[in-house]
Amino acid sequence: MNFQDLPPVPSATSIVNDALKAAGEKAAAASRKTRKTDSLVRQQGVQKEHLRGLIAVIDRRVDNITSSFPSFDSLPEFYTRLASVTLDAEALKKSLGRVAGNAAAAKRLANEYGKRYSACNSFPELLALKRQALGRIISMLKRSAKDFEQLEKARKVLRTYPALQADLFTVAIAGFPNVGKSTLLRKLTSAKPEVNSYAFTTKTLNVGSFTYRHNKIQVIDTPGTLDRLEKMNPVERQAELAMRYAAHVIVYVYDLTEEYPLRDQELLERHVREHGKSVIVYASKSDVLDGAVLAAFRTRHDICISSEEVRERLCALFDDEFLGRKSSR
Ligand SMILES: Nc1nc2c(ncn2[C@@H]2O[C@H](COP(=O)(O)OP(=O)(O)O)[C@@H](O)[C@H]2O)c(=O)[nH]1
Ligand SMILES: [Mg+2]
Repeated sequence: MNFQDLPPVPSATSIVNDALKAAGEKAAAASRKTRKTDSLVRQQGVQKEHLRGLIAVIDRRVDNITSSFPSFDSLPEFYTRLASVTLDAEALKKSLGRVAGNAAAAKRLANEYGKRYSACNSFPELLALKRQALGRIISMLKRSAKDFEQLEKARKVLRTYPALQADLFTVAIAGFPNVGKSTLLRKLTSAKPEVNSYAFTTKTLNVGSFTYRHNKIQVIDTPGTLDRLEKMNPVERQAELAMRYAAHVIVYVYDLTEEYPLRDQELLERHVREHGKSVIVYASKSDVLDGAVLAAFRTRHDICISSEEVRERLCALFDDEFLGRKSSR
């Protein structure tokens, strides 16, 4: 799923302005083309083109919105959970419904007035009908002005959702900031997340993937946190939900170079394990790590110290857990 390319939702006013502009152009073109001698018939035709031009823009713009927004009922669980803490999905559904409903009503009005244009008997009558038609169609569209605004707000939230593919074996990398999570993602996958030498809160979840026996394995790099769900910042919340609802396996990264107290890192590991997923423990920075520290840690933890080891374990878990068969390795 990728919400990052959702097109902006225009305001009702800008749709109306564009529609009026297009309608004017269409009417002018019709006016140039027509050769009818009876000038009322000619004007009726021109005004019907005007209506057609108007409604075509409204129709296209609204359709563009309703077809690009996700259907909140059929999203993978990770996204429905994320939506439930970041958006009011019920209100959005109603907004989408109203926007579509009012556009359909505007279209019906245009059809109705098209017929009335044809049936009218004089220029003043045609002019009055045109005023009436435009007034009613525009106010019909503007009835959902607030809905367009709400949808645009929602789009800006949706745009921050990570692009996760559903149905892939998914790995979440967890651990304190600055322990080497993004570096591990770079080593495992072709993703190029930012790597910083200082503790840095990632603004998005980085997602990458690697291929194992023609299967794509998806890896998510998360910022770690000990906060409860309500207190987390948006990206931490996404990370927590990704671990809970998208990940099959969690790689927990320890930094034993004294960046953080070991006790705190162990506490976070315990929290991560509460998700009930398989956990692979990786000790980063083994290249600069004191051998004795590593040896002491190894007596208590079953760890990987290279990205290759992590990858091997992930592939074994893929075979065991995802394919439901014992690894042949
Ligand atoms: N020597 C060494 N440095 C590492 C290793 N992994 C990460 N780093 C460094 O640790 C810092 C934080 O790494 P980063 O991957 O951004 O950590 P994140 O905040 O957990 O994503 C960066 O300066 C990295 O270059 C490693 O295996 N060895
Ligand atoms: Mg990072």
